[in-house]
Amino acid sequence: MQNSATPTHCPYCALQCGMNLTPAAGGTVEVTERADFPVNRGALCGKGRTAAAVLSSRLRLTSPLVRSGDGTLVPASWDEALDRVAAGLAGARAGHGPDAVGVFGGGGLTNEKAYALGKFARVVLGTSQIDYNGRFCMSSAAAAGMRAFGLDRGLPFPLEDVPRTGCVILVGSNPAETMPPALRYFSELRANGGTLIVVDPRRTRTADQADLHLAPRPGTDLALALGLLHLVVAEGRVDEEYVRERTSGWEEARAAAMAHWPEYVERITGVSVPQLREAVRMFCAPEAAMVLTARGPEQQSKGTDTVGAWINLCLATGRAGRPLSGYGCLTGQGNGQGGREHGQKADQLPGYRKLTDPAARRHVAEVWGVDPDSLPGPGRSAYELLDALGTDIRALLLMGSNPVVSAPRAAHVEERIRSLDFLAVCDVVLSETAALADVVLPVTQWAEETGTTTSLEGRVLLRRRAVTPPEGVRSDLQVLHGLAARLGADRGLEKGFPTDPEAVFEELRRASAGGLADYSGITYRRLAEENGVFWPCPAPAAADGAAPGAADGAAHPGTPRLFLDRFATEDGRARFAPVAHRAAAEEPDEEYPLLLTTGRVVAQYQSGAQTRRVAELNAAAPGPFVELHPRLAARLGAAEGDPVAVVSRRGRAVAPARITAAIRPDTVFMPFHWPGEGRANTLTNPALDPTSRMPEFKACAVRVEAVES
Ligand SMILES: Nc1nc2c(c(=O)[nH]1)N[C@H]1C(S)=C(S)[C@@H](COP(=O)(O)OP(=O)(O)OC[C@H]3O[C@@H](n4cnc5c(=O)[nH]c(N)nc54)[C@H](O)[C@@H]3O)O[C@H]1N2
Ligand SMILES: Nc1nc2c(c(=O)[nH]1)N[C@H]1C(S)=C(S)[C@@H](COP(=O)(O)OP(=O)(O)OC[C@H]3O[C@@H](n4cnc5c(=O)[nH]c(N)nc54)[C@H](O)[C@@H]3O)O[C@H]1N2
Ligand code: SF4
Ligand SMILES: [Mo]
Repeated sequence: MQNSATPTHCPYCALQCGMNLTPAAGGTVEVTERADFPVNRGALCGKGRTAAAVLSSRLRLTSPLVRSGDGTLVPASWDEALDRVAAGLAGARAGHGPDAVGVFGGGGLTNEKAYALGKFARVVLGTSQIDYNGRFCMSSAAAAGMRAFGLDRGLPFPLEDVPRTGCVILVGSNPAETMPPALRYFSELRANGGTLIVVDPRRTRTADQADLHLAPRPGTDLALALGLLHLVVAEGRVDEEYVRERTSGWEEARAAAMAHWPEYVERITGVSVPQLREAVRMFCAPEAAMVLTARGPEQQSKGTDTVGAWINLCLATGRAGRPLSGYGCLTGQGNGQGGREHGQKADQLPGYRKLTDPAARRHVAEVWGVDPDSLPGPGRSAYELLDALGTDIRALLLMGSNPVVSAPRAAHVEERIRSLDFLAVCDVVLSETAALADVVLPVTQWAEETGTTTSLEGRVLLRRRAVTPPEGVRSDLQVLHGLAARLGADRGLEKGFPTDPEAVFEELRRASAGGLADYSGITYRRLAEENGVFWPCPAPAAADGAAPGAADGAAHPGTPRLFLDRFATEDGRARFAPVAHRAAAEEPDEEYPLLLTTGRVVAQYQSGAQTRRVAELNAAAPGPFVELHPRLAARLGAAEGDPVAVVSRRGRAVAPARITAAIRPDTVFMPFHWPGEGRANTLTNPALDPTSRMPEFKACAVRVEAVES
């Protein structure tokens, strides 16, 4: 296996592009085109093309590190390191109770890892304090989708449907930078005569390709969607029959929309009434249409209601649960979707079950061989968990995130992390957060281990091991096994933490059986043969006592398209959300007269822990910048490349000015991929959405100052 090409998937974003990996001369690994995976058909962005560089042992950790007496991190044996972690976690628990131990996971972890981490927290540590970075990602869309449809899966249809619909509204999504191979679906849509509307405060490279670009003030998408719905009603474009037969709650939602007059919406959003009318015309004219959201409208303190308002627009016009129509969320991380289904979220058990549901607790406890009453309840959300470090939470196990760079109000979060009694980090590189740990455990990564991810389409995929890991590293599953052996040997717990990913997946199948995200009919063999399977995919009804899938019944084909017959709510109807516009948690004032929004550039990934180590990517995107409008730059006397300071109530960041008329004059933009002086998250506001607990990464009040260079 190790010398020929192995078909697998990219380690980074939720598109999960297919690629082939071939070991090459000098211990390097070559990434080559894999044409048999339909989603990207061979195309890769620069991050995917260069992903194998991070496999090099020169760039990464190959020995556990422990904090020595003089405060530095020094190499240690695995036994010593695992003993230290077990002692650190057990010490906090002994001194302050099980909830004094926190666990923080990531949406980049495979399904197997996410599942094992959630089980480890609840069964071995007995803590309720587990959450993960997906809370920062698409949790608002998840909450809104759940509320409206009774089930949340990123896209309820495969991407291949996009070119065949009539119109797509892409809200706060910039695939030209964040998922370049997906752009082709939108260009094909236009080539087929369909139209593309992009809603983004910046004229991005994605917006450049749109038939219509709406550029609202950051944080006003809720008003915008309500204004469009107002016009839909006023122009008699409601699909009354669909609303009657397939939805509930229309009267309230309608009344709320009617209070949002186009002129009022224009004042809030800055999008003109003629543009609003044009958008409604484009969206309503064809047979079928879609609304797709990403982080723009979701990362707001009202993200759940905002997505709800966009879903309302789909429902009122009969554009959900019908062929080539619907609402979808473009999830972000490689396993952003699966990572939220299998139990690392504070309120969830595997299979998208609720931790507060007694039947769900019974089912999962039985699979885990524990008493349902021993399972803790829901814990804190990601930011609230980070905010409680050093006070209620004394020790933290972190796997798959770099919050020193990526969490909102990052200087405060960093200070909280430093105040912990004990921090253990599992990572492939010495991230900014790992550098603060008491123990760092070096782990294998994507190409070195087998595992499954669930893409933005809800397609479960098999990533195969293609290369041998360097000496000295272990897998996350081995880490959890080693810790379970140390912390729960008296209870025989290590047996519940197999190190073979397929064994973990087999257990995950049983734990998810009967849940919303039912994987019980999926096997590694099917994933390999079928190039992925869309959940839900229940096992054929098994004879009593037989393993799922073991019975002879016909295999379930998986579910590429959801909701065509009914929605997943109790009565089968989609629910309108009764929502009204409200302001961002922080609006500009005299002292902080501008809005800051944040996001991504194509050549860097997330906190940059991986991509900042790749020379080619660094050359393309060497550091942070502040995007600002020429009028604002002129007022500051700043020229292109001059350092400017952005100041918010949380702190101050300095980065070179990038002057462009593509941004609104009342808004500045910073990418968040870098630590240090230019760290965007020094500035961001941790105001949380009341339902999803998503922080407001996309809007906070700032002022910009010239800096002596
Ligand atoms: N290159 C690269 N690709 C990535 C990632 C990465 O870090 N780098 N990360 C992956 C992950 S985890 C994610 S979540 C996805 C994110 O993918 P996207 O959501 O596409 O990325 P962002 O840049 O965060 O935000 C998208 C757009 O929202 C706009 N925006 C800002 N404020 C608002 C607002 O108030 N309303 C609206 N409508 N738009 C607004 C921004 O200008 C930006 O162009 O990307 C994935 N792909
Ligand atoms: N201002 C601002 N901040 C944001 C956002 C924004 O738009 N604006 N977006 C938010 C979003 S959507 C997201 S998803 C977060 C992401 O931000 P982070 O959670 O910081 O994500 P990454 O940088 O991907 O961190 C993953 C870490 O895990 C390591 N890693 C990779 N694979 C593995 C593995 O298999 N096992 C282990 N143990 N470690 C691994 C990587 O090396 C890296 O250090 O940032 C959020 N922060
Ligand atoms: S678009 Fe996403 S999955 Fe595809 S190559 Fe780039 S980072 Fe990897
Ligand atoms: Mo994300």
